[in-house]
Amino acid sequence: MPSSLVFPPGFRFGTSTSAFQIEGATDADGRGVSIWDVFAAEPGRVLRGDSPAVGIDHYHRYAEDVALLAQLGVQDYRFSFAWPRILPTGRGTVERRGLDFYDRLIDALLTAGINPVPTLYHWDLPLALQEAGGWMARETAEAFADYASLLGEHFADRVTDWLTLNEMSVHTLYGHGLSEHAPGLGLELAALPAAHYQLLAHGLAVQRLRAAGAQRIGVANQHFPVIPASDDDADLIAAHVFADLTNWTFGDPILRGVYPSDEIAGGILQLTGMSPEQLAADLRVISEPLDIYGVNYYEPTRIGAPQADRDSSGVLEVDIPEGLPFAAVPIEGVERTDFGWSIVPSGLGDILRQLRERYPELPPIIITENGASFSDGPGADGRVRDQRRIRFLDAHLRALSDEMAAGANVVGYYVWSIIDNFEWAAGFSERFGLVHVDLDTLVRTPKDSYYWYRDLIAAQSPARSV
Ligand code: IFM
Repeated sequence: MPSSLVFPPGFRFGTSTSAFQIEGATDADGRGVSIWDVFAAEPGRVLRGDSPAVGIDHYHRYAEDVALLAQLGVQDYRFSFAWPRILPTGRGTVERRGLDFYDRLIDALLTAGINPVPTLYHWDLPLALQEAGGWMARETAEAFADYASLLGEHFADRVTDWLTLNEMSVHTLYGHGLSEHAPGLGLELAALPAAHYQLLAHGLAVQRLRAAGAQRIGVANQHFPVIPASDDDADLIAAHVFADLTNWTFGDPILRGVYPSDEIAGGILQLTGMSPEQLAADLRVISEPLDIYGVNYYEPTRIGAPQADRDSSGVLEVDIPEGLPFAAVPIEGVERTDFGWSIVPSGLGDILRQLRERYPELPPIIITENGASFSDGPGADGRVRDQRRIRFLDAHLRALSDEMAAGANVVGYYVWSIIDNFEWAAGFSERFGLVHVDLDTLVRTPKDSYYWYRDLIAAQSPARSV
């Protein structure tokens, strides 16, 4: 099914990954321990006990993976630096061999004509920093600023585009509020300081990267429409609170220099013990102007007030503990990915519109992640017929194109992911890649969606810059 979609000249197509999900080699070349190494090794944390220690071994097979990207024809490749590979204890002694790996990767990308777009942090905090308080402590934001300076000074001669942190909202909710991800703190609403200190880390990193000569800087935030379960006041309020805590607690400080409600700002003051003056000073740092705003979109979320009778009607999709002021309710009548996520391409247009209406100063957007888990593997002839992924990508790119025609300033789109990888608590059971990986042999096989995306990119205007 060839696509007839055409994007404006200069539009950038790419794919995304993150270090912990693809690199493996967790004890190679002096790499320090991260919170995810420890978490994944605890029984019951990761489905089937899947281990990321070897993973898909991108650390040793990066040249093959760069060749796959080159044949795909992407302009951009988004990946992340592993903080513990470069600074094994999060600060202090630099592991030269960690920098060397990213030198090799970046040089291979540039040689292949691919623009490297690194993210500084994608959830793999050095364990030593966690033991000193992790994202619940201000010092972690300060350590992150020094890490950003180190990276900027080392790579800004070759890397022009930078993203600071990935999905602070998900890291806060699943890793700190709940315990489904590392570090598994389960603090519920008392996790709010982790949001603030990640945001502060973002702002400090923007300053440090600029000082080191970085040209274009952004962040990758997950955003999604929040659909109230009904028109009842209780459901409307619950949906509003949930949207504030997930979307706007991470968008507003960066793009407007404020928290979305007095309750959230008050909670942060109370839980951190900061003065209002300190909070105001932090917000000035957090709202440093950006060149790019990264949006990761997967699905909308339907939210209502917690009610006992909801369980009998449809089972909660997210394991939100009792006591929190909202509950997730299934979206009815939509197709789902193999992960059970609702497929709602129009949600991408909806969230882009909400962002545009909320933030008059919104920088150009890149869709830094969009994709789907479908488990199709090679057939008897070796070919991976993942038609459902092709339909998913086609529908989302159409929704994106329509929204751009309606005024959204979007300059790029990255598929999550180029290759099957470690899907956190779901281990390797969920496959998001355009390229299939045999987990026994680590053989890579491009799926039909890879060839579809390659042809879509090739059909665009040749005037696009690389
Ligand atoms: O795999 C994750 C990624 O690490 C962050 N964004 C969502 C992806 C799919 O769950």
